[in-house]
Amino acid sequence: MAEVKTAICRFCHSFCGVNVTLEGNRPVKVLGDIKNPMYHGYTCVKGRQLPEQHLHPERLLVPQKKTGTSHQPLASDVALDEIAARLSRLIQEHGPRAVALYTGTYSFPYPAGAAMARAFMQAIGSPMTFTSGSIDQPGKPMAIAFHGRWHAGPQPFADADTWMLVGANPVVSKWGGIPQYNPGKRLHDALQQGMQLIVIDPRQTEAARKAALHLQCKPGEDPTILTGIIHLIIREAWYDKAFVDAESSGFEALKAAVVDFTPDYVARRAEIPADKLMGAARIFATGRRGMVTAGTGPNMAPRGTLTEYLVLVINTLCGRWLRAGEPMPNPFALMPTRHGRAQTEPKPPAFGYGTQLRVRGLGENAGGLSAAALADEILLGGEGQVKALFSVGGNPLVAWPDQLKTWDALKHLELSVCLDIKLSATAKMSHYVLPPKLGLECPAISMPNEGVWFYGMSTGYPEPYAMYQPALIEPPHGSDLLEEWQVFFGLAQRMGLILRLNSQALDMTRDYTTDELFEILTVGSRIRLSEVKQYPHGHIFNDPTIIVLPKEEDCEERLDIGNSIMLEELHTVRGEPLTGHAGYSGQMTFSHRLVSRRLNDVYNSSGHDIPKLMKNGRYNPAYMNPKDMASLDLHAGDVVEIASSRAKILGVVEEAEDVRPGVVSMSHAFGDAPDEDHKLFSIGSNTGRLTSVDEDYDPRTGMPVMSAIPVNVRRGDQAVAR
Ligand SMILES: Nc1nc2c(c(=O)[nH]1)N[C@H]1C(S)=C(S)[C@@H](COP(=O)(O)OP(=O)(O)OC[C@H]3O[C@@H](n4cnc5c(=O)[nH]c(N)nc54)[C@H](O)[C@@H]3O)O[C@H]1N2
Ligand SMILES: Nc1nc2c(c(=O)[nH]1)N[C@H]1C(S)=C(S)[C@@H](COP(=O)(O)OP(=O)(O)OC[C@H]3O[C@@H](n4cnc5c(=O)[nH]c(N)nc54)[C@H](O)[C@@H]3O)O[C@H]1N2
Ligand code: SF4
Ligand SMILES: [Mo]
Repeated sequence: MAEVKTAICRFCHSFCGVNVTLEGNRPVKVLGDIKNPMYHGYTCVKGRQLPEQHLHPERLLVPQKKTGTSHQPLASDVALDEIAARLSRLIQEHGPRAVALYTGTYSFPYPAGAAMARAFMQAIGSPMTFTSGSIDQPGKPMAIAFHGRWHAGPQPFADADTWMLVGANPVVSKWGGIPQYNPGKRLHDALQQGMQLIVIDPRQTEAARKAALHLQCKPGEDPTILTGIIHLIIREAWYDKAFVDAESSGFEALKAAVVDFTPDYVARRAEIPADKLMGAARIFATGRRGMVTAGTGPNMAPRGTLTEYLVLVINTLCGRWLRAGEPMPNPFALMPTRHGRAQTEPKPPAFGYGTQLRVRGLGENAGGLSAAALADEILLGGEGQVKALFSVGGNPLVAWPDQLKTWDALKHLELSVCLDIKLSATAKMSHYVLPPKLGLECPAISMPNEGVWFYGMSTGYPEPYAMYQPALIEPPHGSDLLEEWQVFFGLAQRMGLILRLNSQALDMTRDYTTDELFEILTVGSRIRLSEVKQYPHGHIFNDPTIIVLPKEEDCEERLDIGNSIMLEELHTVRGEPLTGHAGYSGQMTFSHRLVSRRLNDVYNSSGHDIPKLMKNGRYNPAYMNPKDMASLDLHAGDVVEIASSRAKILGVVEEAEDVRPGVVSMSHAFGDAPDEDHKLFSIGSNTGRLTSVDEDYDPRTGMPVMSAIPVNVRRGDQAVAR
């Protein structure tokens, strides 16, 4: 007998509310839940494959231990015994810093797992905790630290009459700018209401096709373009003078710093017509409400922090922050009530504090410790060398920058433990692989999408939405799966450690349920978890009495639009030569820039093994403009060689009118270890290999250039097996 239950899709961070049809313990179908008030029935092709994901024949159902070149199954309690013993020995010999934790993409949907892993690191006394956020958009929290955060937050998308997306494609990625909860519908509704969208992107993205104006720029030139826009906003006096005078500092310094970024200069450097730049500045600044938001593209291109800073400056110049008396769009639900104030928060330190790394002068910064430095921390001998790595819901071998270095580093680990549902590229190299329960097999809460608020100025849910999902099915018969949190709790028990979750010491002598941990994680929430549980379709817990409060009388904090570090970097940008590859080191000349992108049907390295998601082939095409292809005598499906100053990869070229000439658009997290390159057509190629962690990187966040990578492209050897 089939029954239908509501669930939170955890294939991606968007957390759509879905209906799952179950036949006994077997999921057979997933569709959007029309009754869900946040997603309105939306699902994407990935979410609809949850049954295939759960029942995948290659899904790991039992922990694995590496012996020689292959993995053998072993019981979870034996695996934990062995790992705990090896960890204890390592810590005794080398100190706790020898143990590092990396939480990747799939730690987001399992908040108890990430929290328990961090608690474990704290309990052993290791500061070496890294997240994929540090190789994503660390410039966002950095820019907030330099500029300051407006406590009440940004103007919401829903009532904006203009919006500017810089290198983001939320219609596909469901991430940032347009609220990522059925973003296609939200964009459609906004355009119907007359929103003027501006897109700055070297590719004519799904969003750009609907934009009032698309600046199809040369990649990597966003600091110049955004400064050009600031130049025009100031020159034409389009800024909100009252707000700037009252709430910001540094206007005169900013004005002086942008004076040379004339439309003509921007046109020559970023290769966009001056009248289009003027149009973008005018539409945005003379609009009434709406924000500029940037995505991974410019954050991975050179000077991501500066780009994010300039984004904030434009928003401040135009006074696009919520004012006293306006409704608080999302005062939170599963987190403590957020009473926003119309004032600037005290600025956190940006860098130069806390844990220091041993390489490149990097250390703790607002964007966290840099995962781009972890391979070096493993390879560099001496005191403090990292010898053990936990990877939770991540895939370092294909996702970290500088793949050749990562490959080397992973081989050097004395203990590597990977929490993954499959034998991923990284899992294959790990001493232990611990498979967790999947989304339908364990409870879920929507809270992580509220927590997004604290990452840059992403707002997470646009309204106080919350949802809970219980475990809906039992894991497959004969499996031995632990939830991510159970791994770290179990290790701590064996090592005699006491873990603290949300400041609360756990009783290590007993078992917990995931629900109990959710209670601990949501202590003090505006809406109690027990109440959220009453709404199987999710619910928006509105409270119109919660409005933006006025500024406190003694508040002297201002938004800093003339930050000296940022303006100095801008000065450096202006001094760079116009041609060639400004912002990059090295003397080589290159013909193209390779930019990052997301593919609709897969999620980073996930989904590559699900047939319905790989209809277009199991590789990541190298999308190029037909004009470029013609000049290189390339045809769709040809093998191309793409060479950066760091390495060469092979790719499979695909014709794409939407990609600007001079650009190769290609997604990351494909491929495998370099000795598997011959499988190009069935695994794709790794763009991370083209990047270098110690050539061109942000000196504070360690973020290497991962988009707008200078490359040369030529016809490759067509003999690769298909
Ligand atoms: N060149 C280049 N490099 C990039 C980027 C780029 O644009 N260009 N993007 C960067 C960005 S933004 C990010 S976020 C990182 C991503 O970096 P990672 O998070 O390290 O990489 P993913 O491929 O997302 O790895 C997710 C892993 O989780 C596993 N998994 C799936 N479901 C579950 C589950 O339920 N539980 C657990 N425990 N595991 C599960 C998957 O099988 C997969 O192996 O890559 C970065 N690297
Ligand atoms: N379907 C799907 N969804 C995903 C993912 C996925 O793999 N698949 N990955 C998830 C992850 S980890 C993240 S972090 C988010 C990211 O979400 P987004 O930031 O929206 O990522 P993208 O869709 O890659 O959009 C980046 C855009 O930047 C453009 N770009 C590249 N370089 C430059 C540049 O130098 N300047 C400018 N102006 N633009 C540039 C690209 O052409 C691309 O259109 O998406 C998440 N969602
Ligand atoms: S966008 Fe797709 S994969 Fe992401 S949560 Fe929604 S249905 Fe699942
Ligand atoms: Mo990401």
